Amino acid sequence: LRFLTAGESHGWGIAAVLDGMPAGIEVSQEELSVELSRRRRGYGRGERANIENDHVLIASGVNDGKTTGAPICIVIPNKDYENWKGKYVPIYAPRPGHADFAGMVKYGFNDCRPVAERASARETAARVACGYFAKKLLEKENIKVMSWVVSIGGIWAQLPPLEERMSKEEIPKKLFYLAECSEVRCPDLEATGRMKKLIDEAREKGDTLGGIFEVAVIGVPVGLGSYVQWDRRLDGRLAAAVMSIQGVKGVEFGVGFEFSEMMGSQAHDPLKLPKRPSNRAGGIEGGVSNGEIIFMRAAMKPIPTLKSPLPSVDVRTKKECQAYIERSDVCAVGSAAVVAESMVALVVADALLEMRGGDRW
Ligand code: EPS
Repeated sequence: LRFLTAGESHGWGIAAVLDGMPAGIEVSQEELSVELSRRRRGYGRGERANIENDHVLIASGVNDGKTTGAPICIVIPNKDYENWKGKYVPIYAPRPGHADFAGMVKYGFNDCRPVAERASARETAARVACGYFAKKLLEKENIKVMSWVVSIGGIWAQLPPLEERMSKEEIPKKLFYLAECSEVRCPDLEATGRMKKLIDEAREKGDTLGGIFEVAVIGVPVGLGSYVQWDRRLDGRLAAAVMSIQGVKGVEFGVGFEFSEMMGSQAHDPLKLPKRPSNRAGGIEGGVSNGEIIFMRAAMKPIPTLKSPLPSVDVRTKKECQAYIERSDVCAVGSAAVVAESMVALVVADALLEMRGGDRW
């Protein structure tokens, strides 16, 4: 399973080709729209989220509500394109933290606009559309991918202890469904209120916020990925997929960095019957899924477009100035978590197809 995206944030639209989906997977336009709206909404998103309705055109690879095994081409027209058509708004003051500077130098542009257009997280609409198809394949095998936000700007949700956060029974009812009801996708509704307040404060100050989210994959069989070659390790593949999401700066599995402080005897999950008593590894040992829940966490930095900008340098005059200001989001951690679900679903589906093979399902 592989996919490529194309498109610019304010261009005609965003597109993707997803190749390698088996035939016979039922899909629906309505469900696809729901997935797209899960990514679009959220407290802290900017005006752009209200402009777009992310209507997905399925141009190929689906017939009569089922995948055909042919490449799936999806197109999401940008409604905002009408407002940008024929206009060119150059960016001469790169935003610290953004791809602006490095991208402009790399490709030899005179300003950062072409960088900003393609580096934009608008592209993740296409990833979520592709992720929907992967999720439908996984659904056939009773594998589910869920996410929720655990912190925003240093405000932490009071959540069940890690061990329970990795329990098949607790995840849907104590985490995922509650997160789906929260405007910041956080299962702690009290913390949701405090996070929203912090987002309001950041917005007033012209500032932005990042945070941490968790992703769990329930129902994974033993044996996805492999230890036999570095690029077949499932944790490496998942980490790369999640790190590739705009703004993500850190990823960990299971107890992650906490492992470094434990003795081996405290760290590893004993094998016992009828089941293992813990899942500190987060469902992957030696780069292979071990049948437990895959559990990962990722940190997102604050969005680099600040209304109260940081120092920058005008690339024409080489004089110090303030960074470029553009309409943007204040906080998009909840949206990034939905994108991460999609990326994780695509990697797990790919690994499943490798293990099982299959032209049709
Ligand atoms: C984004 C900046 C904002 C976001 C956009 C991603 O767009 P604009 O600059 O047009 O206001 O709203 O996200 C989306 C449009 C989207 O659908 O996610 C950026 O620079 O990454």
